[in-house]
Amino acid sequence: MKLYFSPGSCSLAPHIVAREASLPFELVRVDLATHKTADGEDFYKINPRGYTPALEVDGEVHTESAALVQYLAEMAPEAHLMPPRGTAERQRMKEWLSFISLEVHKAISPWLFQSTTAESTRQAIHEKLAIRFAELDALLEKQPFLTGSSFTVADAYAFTIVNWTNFVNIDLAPYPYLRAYMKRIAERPKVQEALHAEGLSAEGGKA
Ligand SMILES: N[C@@H](CCC(=O)N[C@@H](CS)C(=O)NCC(=O)O)C(=O)O
Repeated sequence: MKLYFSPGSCSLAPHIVAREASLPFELVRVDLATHKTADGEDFYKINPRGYTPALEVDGEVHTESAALVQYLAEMAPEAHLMPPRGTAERQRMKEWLSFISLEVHKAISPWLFQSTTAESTRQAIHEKLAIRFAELDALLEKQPFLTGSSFTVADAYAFTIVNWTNFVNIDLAPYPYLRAYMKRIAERPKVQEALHAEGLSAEGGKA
């Protein structure tokens, strides 16, 4: 199994899950500026959309962060990275995956990473993110993880995306519970392994 990744990008979510699940996998780095893999392959030939993460399993290539984290967790049910099927917690996990994807991931990326994004657009995104982060902060005041008392794939995804605040200069100080959550997730041994393997600092920022 091969995981195509770019350091600190959304591919960190399936990377964390693969490690939390103790699955064997090979990491293949992709340069998102040139869309070439570390060994010079044209990444568009692997994923025609050109973006990471992509996961190659038995010759099939799969994409989409929220779907990949669930696929990986299903490969290792003994790791309990998803609540049992048919429970309210399982449904919450799916809701959070969708929320992180549509309300946070795609609010930030690519807009806040592009120098050409208009200042008014940046301002609107910052205002929306403040509302989203305040909601997460209020939830995490009551419970340690998004779906309750256990770490799930939704936390791997949320950590990955909220970690971008390190790269786009958003201060998490107004959200103390979200900040404490980020620290708690970063300290997990498998998350540390993933951050290290991607060349990031122990806190998730640039090393
Ligand atoms: N819908 C995809 C989006 C993936 C995505 O936005 N990947 C970014 C990195 S976080 C990327 O590779 N951007 C470069 C590009 O689109 O060329 C997912 O949820 O996985």
